[in-house]
Amino acid sequence: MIKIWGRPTSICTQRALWGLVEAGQPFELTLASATMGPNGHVSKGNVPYGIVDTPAYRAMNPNSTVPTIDDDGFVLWESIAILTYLAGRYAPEKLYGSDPRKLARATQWMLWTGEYLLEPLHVLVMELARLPEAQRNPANVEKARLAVLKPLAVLEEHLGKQPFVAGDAFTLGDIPVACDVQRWLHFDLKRPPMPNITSWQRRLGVRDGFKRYVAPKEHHLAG
Ligand SMILES: N[C@@H](CCC(=O)N[C@@H](CS)C(=O)NCC(=O)O)C(=O)O
Repeated sequence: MIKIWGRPTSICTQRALWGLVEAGQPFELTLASATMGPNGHVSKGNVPYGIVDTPAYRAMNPNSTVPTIDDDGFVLWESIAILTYLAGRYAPEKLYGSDPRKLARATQWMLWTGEYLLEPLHVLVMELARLPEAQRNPANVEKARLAVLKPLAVLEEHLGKQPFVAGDAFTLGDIPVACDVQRWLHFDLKRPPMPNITSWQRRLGVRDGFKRYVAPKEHHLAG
């Protein structure tokens, strides 16, 4: 059985968990983190899940970050690499039509979301959910909100031309982008309507991996 270390409140872990569901593989999740625990973020005095700072974990992942997987001795970190591995090993037809160009297009969008959306979303989750009130700064929220809207306009236009990020069918490329967009939609922030993104998110909403790991509000707004 595939082992995975991570926490459901981490977008990078959500990517891997959704990928495991799409790959149809049984897996065992071990909760691990240096920053979040069952009661919330360490900045509020909460105890983290831990594990990531142990020598055994660092031997698997020297960055002490999550997620990490172990598939029968094959250890891998970096969530995009994990998704690409799971798709190629277990579901190439389903997740990119066994087509190198589709895989490249999906990869383009997986890297895009990491480049443009992840950092401002991290600022937003820290400012709106995780930090103690006294450490928050509304100016950071507004800056991050504007930083998210710009790339989202690119995605909105793109999804007006095709139903999924890499074309006519769902691919692994939709996974990281949708995890980011879902977090954004959970924040109570001013945003213009983006109907193409809304329809795409609704299309993804029927998928088990999305329902279990990405949709729940507590996986995004846990403080
Ligand atoms: N680029 C890496 C980022 C890994 C990373 O920074 N993960 C975060 C969670 S999204 C983490 O480990 N945070 C600290 C912790 O929970 O201990 C990936 O995509 O896997």
